[in-house]
Amino acid sequence: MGDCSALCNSFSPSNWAVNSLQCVSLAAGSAVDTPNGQANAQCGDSFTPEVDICKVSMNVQTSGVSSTYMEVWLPNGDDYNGRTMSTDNGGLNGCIHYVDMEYVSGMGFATIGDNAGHNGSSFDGSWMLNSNEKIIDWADRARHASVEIGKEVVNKYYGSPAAYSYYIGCSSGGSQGLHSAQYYPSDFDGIISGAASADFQNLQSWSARFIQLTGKPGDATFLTKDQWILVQSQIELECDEALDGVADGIIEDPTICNFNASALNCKSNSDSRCLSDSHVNTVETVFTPLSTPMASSSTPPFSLAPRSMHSLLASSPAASRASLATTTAAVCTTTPTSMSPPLARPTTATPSTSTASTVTLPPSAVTSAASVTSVAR
Ligand SMILES: [Ca+2]
Repeated sequence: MGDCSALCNSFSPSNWAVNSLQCVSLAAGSAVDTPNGQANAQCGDSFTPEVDICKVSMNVQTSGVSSTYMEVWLPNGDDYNGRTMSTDNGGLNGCIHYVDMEYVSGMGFATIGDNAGHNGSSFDGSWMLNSNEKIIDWADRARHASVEIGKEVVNKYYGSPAAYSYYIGCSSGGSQGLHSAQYYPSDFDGIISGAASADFQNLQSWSARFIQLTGKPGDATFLTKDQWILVQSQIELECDEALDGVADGIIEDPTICNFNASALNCKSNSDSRCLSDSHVNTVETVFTPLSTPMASSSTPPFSLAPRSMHSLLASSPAASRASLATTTAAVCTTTPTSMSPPLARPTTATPSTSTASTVTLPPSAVTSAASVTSVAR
């Protein structure tokens, strides 16, 4: 194990230009302020390492016009398990995931985190506008930089490379994990990619569509939370044990569940939460795919009977966005159904000398992303 205070005196990454390099020893249980840029972006004001660590931080130049902030937490002595774990970002944010940094380093991992190339909160997409290099950083490049540098920091500090390197991310972090697998397959030996928000722009269209279908509280189309719970119960009645033989609240194969919402119509159902014709139509349309004349493919429908469905669909528009974020983050089991083809980009990164945007997203992609107001965590 190395000397934390001396680490910065002799460390220089092989492939990246860095500045503001700092190495600080932190004791387990001590509350430490986050950098101003992170705190001001609502990334949290402080963190508390669970074990003694050497915290290494720096800014990394990722292109001629962009950079990322990163940290590496190095558990001391016997706490180190010989492996690295990289952490994610959520929604559109540019936050080091300090909660996961605490958790993962507490398990002994040399833990790596970065701000994805910007400081920002989950629902602020303004940084995307006319900033293609920042978008690339957010998608995967900042992660790649922090992983390459983090591995070198580990090698320098402990005197040998990590045995394995892993990644854990959810929602936007899940998507970042998929990007890492596509663009930088040597970065990780294993990736936990939960509830990945792949096909990001269509995901926003998909989630925004629900308010159009359900309407607002008081609308004829709007079902209350209790009514959605009734819908969920009916779906489970028809498709849980009846189809897979086990009454556990899990429908093994939703694709063979032919749920008929009209079974809950007040014309034939006496439950106090029964549905009107309009309600039945809402339920049926919620479970249809989203497609538009302009789309080359459609977005698959809402899966039948996720336990959190009623929380999402019975919320007010503002609460719905927050609920969707919570729902997506909490489920963390969504399998991506489609992936956009990779963007063309340079095969080798020369961040210290790159001076211009090398990847051009369609203008519609930039403006659309910048106007996002409803995002996954
Ligand atoms: Ca079952």
